[in-house]
Amino acid sequence: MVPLKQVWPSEFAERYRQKGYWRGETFRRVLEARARERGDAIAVVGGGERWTYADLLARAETAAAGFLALGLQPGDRVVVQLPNIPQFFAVVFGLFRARMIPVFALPAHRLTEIAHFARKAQATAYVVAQSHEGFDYRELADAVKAQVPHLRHAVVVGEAGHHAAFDAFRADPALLPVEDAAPSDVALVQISGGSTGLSKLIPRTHDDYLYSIRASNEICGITPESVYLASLPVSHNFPMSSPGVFGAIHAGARVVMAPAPDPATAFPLIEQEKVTITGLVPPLALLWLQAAPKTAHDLSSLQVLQVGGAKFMPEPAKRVGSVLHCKLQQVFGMAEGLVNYTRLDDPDAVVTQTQGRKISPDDEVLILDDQGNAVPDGEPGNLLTRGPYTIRAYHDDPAANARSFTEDGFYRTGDVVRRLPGGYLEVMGRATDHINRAGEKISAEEVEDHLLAHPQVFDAAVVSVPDRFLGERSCAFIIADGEAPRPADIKAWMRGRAIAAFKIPDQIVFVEDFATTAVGKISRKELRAALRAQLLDQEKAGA
Ligand code: OOB
Repeated sequence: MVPLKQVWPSEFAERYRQKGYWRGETFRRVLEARARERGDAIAVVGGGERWTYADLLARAETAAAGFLALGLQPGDRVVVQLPNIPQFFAVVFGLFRARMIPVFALPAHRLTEIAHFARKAQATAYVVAQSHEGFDYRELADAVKAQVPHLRHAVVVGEAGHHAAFDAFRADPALLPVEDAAPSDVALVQISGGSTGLSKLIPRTHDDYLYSIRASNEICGITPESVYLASLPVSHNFPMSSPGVFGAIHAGARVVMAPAPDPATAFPLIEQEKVTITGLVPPLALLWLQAAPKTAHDLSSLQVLQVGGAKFMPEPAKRVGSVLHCKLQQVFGMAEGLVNYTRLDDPDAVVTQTQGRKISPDDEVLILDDQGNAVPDGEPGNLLTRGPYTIRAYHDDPAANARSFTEDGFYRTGDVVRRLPGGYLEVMGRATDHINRAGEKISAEEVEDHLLAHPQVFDAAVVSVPDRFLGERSCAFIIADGEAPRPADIKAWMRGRAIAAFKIPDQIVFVEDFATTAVGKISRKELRAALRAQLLDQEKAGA
């Protein structure tokens, strides 16, 4: 097995420890401490369940014993694909207790993506819920197992069929490892948005992840009295750790799991559970702003609405305070590490017009031109970063690492930003060709590769197009090989590729050739830029 690790050069690691960022905490110890101190406090609410911290610890220990009883070993990687249900925490803290490593997939991922994560992580098990939003994950589990031989076990929360039933796991203290993980060990694996080709694996250590969580709690005012509503899928880094559900648990606060993020689902939960904080992507924030004035539900407990994952425009940002009667906090982060927040006491202009500033004094932020020279403050440039919770490498991917990290360990975020007074950043756009569709990141290259597998597609280029609601949508330019199929046929065929639905192009345009733009050996990047410009011109002319 390729070892799963994340290592900072020793002089950095020493500094991060010395400054108290890395405190030697582990997830196991965090939960044990909270269960000792606040055993009777409610930790998790959802799906008709209310678990105290004592319940959560007991359920995690049962889960750990169950995974070990299946024959899994400490160090094993386990792909976890669960919707927002309380069992998510029993599974994940169970894996931590058994010293196994969760690899977080989103509910939207399908066979192609899950098989890729499982192979890349050399996973031995896969945890799913029986079904969610009409999709049966047990069938997906069969398909993944058939493709990935080392993935021996599928564990199902709910009706398990012929798979292992999570609900049948039994406590067995004798099975549990005595020794805890080391704080510098990898605790979990996040999935990259993937700007080039397939998603990469992001190993995060106990030390670094827990630092970002603790520091986020402080910035976001999380206390034991806070109630965090998980509106977005909890496997994503934003609702997981910024400060998200793990922040709430670290503080001994309460997590409420929303099965869906729409106002009809979330507003009654806010009223019933007196939710104080939640996080949304911009299109959902727009929906909430639209629905709030008409709702009969009492939303007055809500103190902070975080918005991030994609750019939140200043105009809707200005409306949050007066419509939802709470503070807006902008969050600009990435699963690789660096997270920026506007602060709760920042002036309105900063909160509505910037994407915040870094968490840590030791987050190093560079803004460089394409030649690698620093740009003056206020000028747009490429954002690079390193620091106490930003990874130094993806797992087992030398090519991606050579592209994404400088020799001295800075992560090239691909974002174009400018620095404003006080170190606040404004996100201006990005240098890489991914599409940020309502916060879901889509690699143009990955989608093009799928399209090129179609027998009637000669060539394809996928670009982002500004969209009033989604922020960006995807448009595929296709040169047909012979007679052009209908766009609907291409979409249907793409669905058959077993990929997340958000990757299927929103718009398909057939073109005769790329010649008008693609003279000679133009790069795909330039080609995409030219096609995008052409489309925008046409839209403008048509409007
Ligand atoms: C979050 O994480 P990822 O890994 O899904 O995506 C990271 C990318 C950033 O590099 C940037 O391109 C974009 O998403 N992004 C934003 C943004 N927040 C993220 N672009 C503009 N404005 C923002 N506020 O998306 C993520 C992780 C932790 C916290 C928040 C978001």
